[in-house]
Amino acid sequence: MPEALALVRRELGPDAAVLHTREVRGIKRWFSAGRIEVMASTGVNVPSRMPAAQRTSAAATVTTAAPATTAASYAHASTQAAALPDYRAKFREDAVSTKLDDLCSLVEQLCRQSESKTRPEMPEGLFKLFTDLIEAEVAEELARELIERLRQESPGDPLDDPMLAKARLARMIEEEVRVTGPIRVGTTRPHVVALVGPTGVGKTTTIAKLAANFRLREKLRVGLITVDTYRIAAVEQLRTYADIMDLPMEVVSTPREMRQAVARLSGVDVVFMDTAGRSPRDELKIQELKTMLAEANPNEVYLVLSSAASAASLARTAEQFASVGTTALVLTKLDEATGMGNLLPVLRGSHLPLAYLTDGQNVPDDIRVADQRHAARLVLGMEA
Ligand SMILES: Nc1nc2c(ncn2[C@@H]2O[C@H](COP(=O)(O)OP(=O)(O)OP(=O)(O)O)[C@@H](O)[C@H]2O)c(=O)[nH]1
Ligand SMILES: [Mg+2]
Repeated sequence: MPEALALVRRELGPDAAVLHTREVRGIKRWFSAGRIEVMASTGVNVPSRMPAAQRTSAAATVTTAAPATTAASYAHASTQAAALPDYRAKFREDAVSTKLDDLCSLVEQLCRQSESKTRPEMPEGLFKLFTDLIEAEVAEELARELIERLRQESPGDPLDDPMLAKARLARMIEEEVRVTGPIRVGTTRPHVVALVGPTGVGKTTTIAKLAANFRLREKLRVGLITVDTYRIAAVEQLRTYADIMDLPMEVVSTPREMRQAVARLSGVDVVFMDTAGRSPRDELKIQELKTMLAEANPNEVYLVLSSAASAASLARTAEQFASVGTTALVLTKLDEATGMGNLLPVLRGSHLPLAYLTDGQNVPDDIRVADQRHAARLVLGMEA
């Protein structure tokens, strides 16, 4: 405010009358510095509250006190008299006073009034929850929508305790997140699970984790197929895991080989199929993948997505891969994500239920079956 007043003095001179001040704050502004709007005029005859000489020096004091430039404040100087009779009357009545600090305290008071008018009524708990959601990287629009729903669905409830409000929101999200539970190997063997997704998201590593858990912990017979023939290194990566766990592994590069490979693995309980990472924009490669998967007729097609990706990219990728017949989601790299609010739209909006979550490079430990409560708490930035 002092900076804004100094600008007024500089623009309009020491005789300028301050008619109106307000702090401009919208919901976005809660997270950035506010703007100060000061309306002043030289055309209004407001009796001065200080002698000319004193006024000039007082104005000069304000100017020196303000930083040279600031993007956060500006003064709006107008030569037109604004119709604000209350403030002017107040100034006129108060003409006896000559102290600049009187003016300052009036301005402060106006700021406080203005703030309480512009800030929408929101219980303290909900406001804190709103800021927590933004910190957890939930998009502002979605955060606002969730808060509004929470408010509507909890009529008469005291939502001023942020912890309570958040727990209630977590339960609301929990009901919207769908999960598959762990892979259940049915009577038809082998149960084929293919992993597809963009490059480098962790498909091969996730297969190693799943294979190790089913082989070593559940004592099932596990086989591996890789259709990642684009890069020798990719085949070798899976072969290394196959060798360590002593699992049969097939490498296929054509749909015909795929049929033969599945037939050769007919004696195992579960087959994990690794595929080459595809850019969601490469429709030709996605089509190729679809043809290959059609031959294997998998029971599940997991779309593997990195939780570090943006909400928009997750949604786009889920949409592009839908054509290969994806049935569930695996979210990887939770350990690398700063906030997980970006996952919220894909968990609520995509038609894919969540199957597994991975949170590290360690095979076989850094994987867990997704459950609704955990997923909801993760995306809201709560302790799991
Ligand atoms: N921090 C972290 N790293 C992971 C996780 N899962 C996989 N990675 C790492 O991500 C990198 C890529 O993993 P891959 O399993 O090769 O990914 P991919 O999807 O098979 O990659 P392409 O076959 O090239 O498409 C490796 O360095 C993994 O160790 C995870 O949950 N957390
Ligand atoms: Mg791979």
